[in-house]
Amino acid sequence: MENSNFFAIEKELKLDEGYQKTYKNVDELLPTLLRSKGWWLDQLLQYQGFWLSTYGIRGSMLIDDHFSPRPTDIIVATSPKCGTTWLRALVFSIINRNSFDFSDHPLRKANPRDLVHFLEAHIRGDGSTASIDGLPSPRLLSTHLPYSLFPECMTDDTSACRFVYICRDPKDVLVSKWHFANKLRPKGVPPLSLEEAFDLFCKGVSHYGPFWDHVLGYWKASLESPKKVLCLKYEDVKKEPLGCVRKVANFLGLPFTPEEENQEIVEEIVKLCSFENMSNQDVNKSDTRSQEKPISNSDFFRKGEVGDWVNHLSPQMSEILDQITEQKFQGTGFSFH
Ligand code: PAP
Repeated sequence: MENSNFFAIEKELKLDEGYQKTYKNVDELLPTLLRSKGWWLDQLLQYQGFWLSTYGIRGSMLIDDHFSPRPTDIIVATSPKCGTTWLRALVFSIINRNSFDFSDHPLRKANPRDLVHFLEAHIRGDGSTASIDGLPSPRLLSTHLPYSLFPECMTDDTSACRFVYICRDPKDVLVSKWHFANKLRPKGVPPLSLEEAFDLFCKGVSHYGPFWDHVLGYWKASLESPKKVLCLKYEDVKKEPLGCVRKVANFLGLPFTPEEENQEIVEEIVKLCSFENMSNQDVNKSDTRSQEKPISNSDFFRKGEVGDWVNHLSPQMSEILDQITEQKFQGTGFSFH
């Protein structure tokens, strides 16, 4: 989310010369980029084929120049509203399953965004990558950045860091994003109409969009490097949560042992991370917002269903979106059906 204050604060920080150079490059680049109206009071800028907020662009450039990936890094990647909260919780509980008791689990006391560092946004903390550099291995990080925006040292076959990606039917993504945008629009600003949101989304103008290009970047990478990138669909995780959790664990080289299967650890993880459980935790009912956290925990929980678009989109809107999706994915081997 756009927040010009962060930018101002960061610029006043005494960062070393390397960082100052990156910030200067960001400053010089931003005015040259094509701009579009955003979904709340922000603007989106076209950067390397994607529509990003200024902080997304800054985050990407800081990663390029300063982030040191480790072979053990695990990156949860999503286009917004595709299941970020859910996937963060699932992967966090898979990799930490031996560290916590399920009845007293950190996910019962904290929202997943407080447990999993958001790569491009977290960098803004003190304007450097220090808070991420200092994390113990294996680091679990989260991102909305498209795959093509990561530096080669993270995406080429010689680097061992892994990406777990989740995507979702764009009709549900649009509806989820439209609701979210209206929650974030400041009081006194008229709501974003569904027609306007639809128009922006279809044109590809949404955070980290075009949505379809975001999906295809990770999908193609998962075909080329199946040990590096795993692609999941929200709908499949809803339908077969146990199978999907096992798939993620296998992909991460952390398969469930027969003993863990007997103890029904996979079932525990699925239950812990379910929409019903997570949305009912006090910490996730909180609607407190602040300068540091302009979005409240409860904003990330709405319905958590597959196919809610049917209650919002007209038949014509759904047809147009399906047509775009079919066209974009034609010949790629990817589909939401
Ligand atoms: P983000 O990308 O901005 O971080 P993200 O968590 O992907 O947001 O999106 C929230 C969506 O995931 C909401 O979908 P909806 O609007 O269609 O309801 C939210 O309800 C859903 N969601 C959150 N937690 C879960 C969960 N544990 N299981 C399933 N869906 C969930």
